[in-house]
Amino acid sequence: MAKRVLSGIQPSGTLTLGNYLGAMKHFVALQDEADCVFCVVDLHAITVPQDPAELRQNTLNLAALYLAAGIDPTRSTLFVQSHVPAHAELGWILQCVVHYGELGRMTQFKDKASQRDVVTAGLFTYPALMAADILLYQADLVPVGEDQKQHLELTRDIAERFNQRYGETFVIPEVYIPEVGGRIMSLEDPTKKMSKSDASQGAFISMLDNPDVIRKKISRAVTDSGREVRFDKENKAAISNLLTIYSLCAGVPIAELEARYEGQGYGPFKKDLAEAVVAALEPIQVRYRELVGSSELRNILREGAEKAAAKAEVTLQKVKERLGFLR
Ligand code: ATP
Ligand code: LTN
Repeated sequence: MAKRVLSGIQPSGTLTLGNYLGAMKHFVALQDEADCVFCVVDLHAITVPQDPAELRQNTLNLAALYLAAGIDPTRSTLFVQSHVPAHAELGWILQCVVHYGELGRMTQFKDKASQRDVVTAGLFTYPALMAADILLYQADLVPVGEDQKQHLELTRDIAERFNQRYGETFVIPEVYIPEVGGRIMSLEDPTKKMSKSDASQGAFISMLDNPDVIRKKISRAVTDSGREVRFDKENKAAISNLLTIYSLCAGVPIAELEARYEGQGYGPFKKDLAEAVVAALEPIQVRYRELVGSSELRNILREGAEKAAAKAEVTLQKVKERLGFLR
């Protein structure tokens, strides 16, 4: 039987090139070999304050981007998390399986909590809901960027604990992190990950930035001392990040790029890099603009939610039975 793949992205802003190269691009490729389920995780987005009108728009935008990037709704299931109530239900149940101490060790929680005055309980229990997203569909494989590795390990621990306590119920999922591009770094500070919630616009390239904005951001991206275009994460973190982006956008191995720009300095390299990024994003942007306000998009999401709910319900019923809930 084909492997089951599940992943989710938060509608918390416009996706960056990091989200694309670290996650979405792989979702598209995995459709050829697996039974894929992809989700717009709006319940996760509200763990920090969201403006309602913006959340609604970001949800549609993200669904349109999934499709524009190549998610094929005839082969994969694409839906909005809050349209399938089983996520919230299993999320609660798994909050009663995960330990307080385990949640407190999550680095994403510690990072995000340290950046705000008010921390919701939902931000703390976030990983239990993420585990529910994955375990409801009995996913074998979860493609994510490197920052999600710890959440995946916790998901596995939660599933194993439940299986041990109540009998075999959940498939134990494997994490899938791309070897190259699992952690695209900020254009302004190559020690920080590229993040859509960065306060500085120049730190990230949005998937919807127009070509001139992309060119400007890349021309202003920080570089390292020296003038050699060489991959060396320790001594040339900024150039290594730009080489990774170039390689993934153009489909050219890093070694070939190093040879191509030997002795030329950073100028020509950055110029061509900008064109490679523009060429990778432009077709997605064209398709996105066609889709975003269309009734086709709403229909796809409605059908996606129906398909997802049917799959999720099978697992949820089994879980309730195992827990001893009265039927
Ligand atoms: P934020 O940066 O706003 O906290 P996020 O982009 O990390 O949010 P999501 O939108 O849910 O959060 O991430 C979607 C996917 O993109 C996840 O699989 C995540 O691991 C991946 N991802 C996020 N940032 C990067 C990055 N800089 N490089 C590679 N993958 C990334
Ligand atoms: N926690 C992830 C988003 C996310 C997810 C998921 C990823 C929510 N549910 C299920 C993979 C599978 C993030 O912050 N990037």
